Amino acid sequence: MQTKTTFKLIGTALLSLVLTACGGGKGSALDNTLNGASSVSSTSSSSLSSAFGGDSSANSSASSIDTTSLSNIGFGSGGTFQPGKIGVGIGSGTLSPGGVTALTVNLVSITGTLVTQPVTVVFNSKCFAAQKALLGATTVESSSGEATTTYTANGCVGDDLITATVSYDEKVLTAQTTINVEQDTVGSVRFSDASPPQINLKGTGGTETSVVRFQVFGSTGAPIENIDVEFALSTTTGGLVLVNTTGKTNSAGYVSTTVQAGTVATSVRITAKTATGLSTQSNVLVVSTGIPDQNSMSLSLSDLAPISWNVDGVESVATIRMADAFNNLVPDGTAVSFTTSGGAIESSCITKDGSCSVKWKSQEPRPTIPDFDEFFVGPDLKVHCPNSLAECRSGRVKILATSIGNESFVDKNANGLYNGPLVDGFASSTTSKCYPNIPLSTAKIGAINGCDDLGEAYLDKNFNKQRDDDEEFVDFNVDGSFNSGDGIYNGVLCNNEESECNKASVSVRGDATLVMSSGYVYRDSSGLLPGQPSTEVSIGAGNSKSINMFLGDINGNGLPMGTTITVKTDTASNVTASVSPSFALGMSQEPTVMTLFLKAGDDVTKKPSGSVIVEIKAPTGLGNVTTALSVSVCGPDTLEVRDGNNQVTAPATTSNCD
Ligand SMILES: [Ca+2]
Ligand SMILES: [Ca+2]
Ligand SMILES: [Ca+2]
Ligand SMILES: [Ca+2]
Repeated sequence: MQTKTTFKLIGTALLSLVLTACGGGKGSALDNTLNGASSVSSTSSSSLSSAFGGDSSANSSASSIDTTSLSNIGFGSGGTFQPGKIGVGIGSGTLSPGGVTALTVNLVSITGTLVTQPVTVVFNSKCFAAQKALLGATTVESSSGEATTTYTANGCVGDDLITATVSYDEKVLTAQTTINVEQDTVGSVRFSDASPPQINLKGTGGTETSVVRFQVFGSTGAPIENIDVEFALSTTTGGLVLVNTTGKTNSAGYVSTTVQAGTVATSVRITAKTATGLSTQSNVLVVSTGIPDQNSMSLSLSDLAPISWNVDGVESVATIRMADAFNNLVPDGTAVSFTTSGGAIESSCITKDGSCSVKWKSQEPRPTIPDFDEFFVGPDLKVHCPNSLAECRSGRVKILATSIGNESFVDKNANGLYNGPLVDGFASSTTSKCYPNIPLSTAKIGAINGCDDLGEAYLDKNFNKQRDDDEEFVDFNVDGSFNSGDGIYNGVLCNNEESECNKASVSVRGDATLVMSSGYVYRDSSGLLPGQPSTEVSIGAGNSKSINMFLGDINGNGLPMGTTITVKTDTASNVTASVSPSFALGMSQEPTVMTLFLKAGDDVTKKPSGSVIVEIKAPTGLGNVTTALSVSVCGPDTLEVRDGNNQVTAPATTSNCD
């Protein structure tokens, strides 16, 4: 670079000399900067300093001029030096969108000589600052008298003022140029976002408008400004409208329109179209109530039976899922409250994508049933409750989730509105089918047995599906007392508030049962499992017996997941045994029935004897606990009988093992 520039400079000097010789030279800055340098032609050195240096014997007066220190910046050098000007590779032409050109700044001494001292040149431009142009480098170090970088148009349109700055010796030297960039043509239109992506039906409260944004890009892929865009809706059902049907892209290429909800639930797309005919559609925008309705409430637990009767701090995650009357997910940010009859639970969560979760943790209170109401196991090996109680086992927890929402109905005439019980399905009986905290809706089981009318939500601690005096409730109307359903549909889809419905909200709710299970096995007052024989089991030679026993935890709930049952016969003779279930127990809130299979050997002279041991190994949360059961076996006397000439033996009919 240095060498090339040197030759150029020498060439210029020669030309100047020729002109002077012909008498064509006029007084100029060039004459001044090259003052007395007539000996240049005789110097062929590549060194600039020696070419114009004070050592030249042909011109002793040059020794007083500083030809090596930076004096000015611009474009060119010597006779063609243009002070304050940045050289542009494409000259004065217009740069195409996305086009690239070189920018050159020369650093010269007072004599127009390129200087070799290290100098930093800083480039900048309006469009670069607005991120609509790219510079190859903004800071260029030069020690050759020249600094170059590249300029790329990237969304910039029209004139862009470019500057180059050098700070030197307490002076600031600048050079500039203007590049004109051609307007790009529209290359693509893209959907950007809809905020929010779901809006509420007109007149139902909440957010009833959404801003839908598109972005327009040029052929180079950079966003383009000032492009006219037209908008259209895919449907105008229910009075859905666009606030503005046209728009102009901003400096980042964005253009937006606002959609206003109608009165009918629908999904809609917005089309954006440019004057050149390019168009695209938005993602689906949902117009719905956005309000949770009762029959969409789903509450689930990550662990239905955490091993926590004896241990604090065991967690189960409760997740509520909600949707509105059209079964569209509720908007993000819908609040849900939680409470529990046992342990502790986080008080609330805010939905994202239609659901949210809280943690339940084991601790006191642990629901405990008084002795006189405790369960018993019947001959059927099932749990029974005294006094007609619906539930009578300790360790059973009710978790309740509530939100503000609407009752459900069946939209029989499909107009998206509730038109009264003669047209649409809404069951509001005051009979027992409406008692449950979460009645089965008519949408699920039909109007005959369903119930859609909701009383205030309550924590059904005793699991009897009725609100009892000692059960907490959500006093939605804040009147200090528990209220049953009002007999009519309450929700924003009420068509005519004059009759048979109103737009009031209600508590929508979901509940779930959690069992705080224990690894300790339930045994009756004699220390036996219900069904376990208290006396010896008599088995005739070659015969089998199966014995069913109740298998539950200390509260009559299911034993923990992972509980295993094994059978041992080392302390018994002439008998084989197996047990079912033979695999580890799965997660269950309910007890099960265990079966012990016994088979005596075929040899009638060898009677079964001793004890078969069943071992139940269950986790407690603090290690495993093993419960061992012993079942004694014996063989009955056999009878010798004659059948013709043959002597045969047969088991005794008595169970007496002597
Ligand atoms: Ca209807
Ligand atoms: Ca009601
Ligand atoms: Ca109750
Ligand atoms: Ca109340």
